[in-house]
Amino acid sequence: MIELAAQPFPFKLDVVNAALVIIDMQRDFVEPGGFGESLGNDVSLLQAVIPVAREVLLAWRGAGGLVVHTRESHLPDLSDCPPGKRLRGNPALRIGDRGPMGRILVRDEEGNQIVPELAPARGEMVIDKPGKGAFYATGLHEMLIERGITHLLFMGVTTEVCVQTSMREANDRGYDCLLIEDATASYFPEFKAATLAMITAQGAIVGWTATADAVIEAVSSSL
Ligand code: C5J
Repeated sequence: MIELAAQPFPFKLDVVNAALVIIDMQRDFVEPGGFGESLGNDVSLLQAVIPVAREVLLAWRGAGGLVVHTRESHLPDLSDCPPGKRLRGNPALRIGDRGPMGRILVRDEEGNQIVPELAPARGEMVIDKPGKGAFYATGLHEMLIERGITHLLFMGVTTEVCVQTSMREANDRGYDCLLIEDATASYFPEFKAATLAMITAQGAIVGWTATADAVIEAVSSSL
């Protein structure tokens, strides 16, 4: 059992019963020419957390922990994309349209690949999810139960959309969840700050938050 310095109080976990869940660090959100930029966002805010996320990933791999990568993606015929999700707003490119990195948010396209710095290693789980949450229509919960996982550490993008949705889904399924503050990012820094505050409020109503350094230190000292 390791104890990690966290908000609103220390987070205890066993690496063998925990997974690092890396949400949607895919080129579509993080690189110019993808979905994020087509919505008018500044992707450099998301790129900024890649080095810290990589340090956490390497430390977690070093401790032998389970790693789960997610990608927000749809089938090529878009049969798993609700029409409203595709049609709302006024983006330069809609889901399924062809952009500089292939079809936007479509499985197996270039833009749907995880950035090279955080690319999945052999044996790590990769979950393609049609929704914002990692538990909707993916079978992730059953896969985690099968592996005896009870604690989840989250990082990735975007904090208030896919990360927070996944964390809330996990919390409702009984997992103890922690969000790594400086390894998650939003196109809207104020939304990120609000999300961190919401999660930890009311005695960790959704979960805990901690810095990457605190996670790395705790995990490394467990070796
Ligand atoms: C969004 C995500 N923002 N991964 N997806 O549409 O947060």
